[in-house]
Amino acid sequence: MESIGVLLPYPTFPYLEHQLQSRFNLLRASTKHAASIRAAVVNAVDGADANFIHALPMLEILCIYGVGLDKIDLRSCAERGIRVTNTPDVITDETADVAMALIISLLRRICQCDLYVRSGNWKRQGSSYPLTTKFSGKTVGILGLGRIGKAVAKRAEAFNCKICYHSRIVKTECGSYKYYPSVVELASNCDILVVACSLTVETHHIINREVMNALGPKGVLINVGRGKHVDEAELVSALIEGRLGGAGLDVFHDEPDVSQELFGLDNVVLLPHVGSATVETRTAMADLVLANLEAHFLAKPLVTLVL
Ligand code: 8YV
Repeated sequence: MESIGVLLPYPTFPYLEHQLQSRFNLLRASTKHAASIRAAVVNAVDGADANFIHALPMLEILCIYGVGLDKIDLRSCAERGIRVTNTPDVITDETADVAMALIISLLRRICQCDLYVRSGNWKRQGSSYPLTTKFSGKTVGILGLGRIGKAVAKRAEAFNCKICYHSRIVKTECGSYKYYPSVVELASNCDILVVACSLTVETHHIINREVMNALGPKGVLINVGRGKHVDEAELVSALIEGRLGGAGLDVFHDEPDVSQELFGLDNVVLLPHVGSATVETRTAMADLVLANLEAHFLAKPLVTLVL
């Protein structure tokens, strides 16, 4: 398949770059190669808009290195009959693990405790760190009970937590989890609200002032979805005014720019969008991208018989 032009517009995981280089005619700019590009590999966070897609007249398949589709112009792909693939499943556990890490780090003030030791304050003050908040046994509300939401629920159950959720539809296969028909009702009835849904027009700023107030001064928000699920300005106000107890965030409204007011708060944990960022998971995602490309190009008849 060395003759097949594959566009990689942004640098990515070196293993994936190397594999693409060895299996395809890897191109890194579309300007002078547009007519020869039959496939493109894009990062889920950078995406591919209508201009990107229409600049490639021979594009057959768009492989997303990630799971989120919010940055992909799916309408343009559908109009052109371009196949779109992503990397679900292999990313699920990692992202759910990060949600759990955010919950425990936030409630047990892990970052602050670490600093308390490193700074010498424990030795100087001789006193133990102030008491924090228990996680086990709390009620975890999940917004979006898809692959990642279900993986978070499974982990939280291992901590003896009660699970409730809001999703577009009732998940009959999760009968033991309580369903709430609105996000506000979910927030009103849980201690920890985890955002794990897809970003769509309907879920943009779904975590708004009303939801934050419903979660309340003892409630905490965990976001492993997309930053634009949350009205970040309202989040800052709710945290500063004490209307919301805390937030654990792996994603932000305008990454990598983060609301500076969050930096001074000790009731937040901030991560640089590392949900899938381990060697094992990024390698598995890369292998899935490669498998998607090979399935597309090898599944097609190598010779089209003209009768
Ligand atoms: C990507 C992401 O996994 O998969 C997604 O939708 O949010 C990202 O974490 C990462 O950027 C690799 O493309």
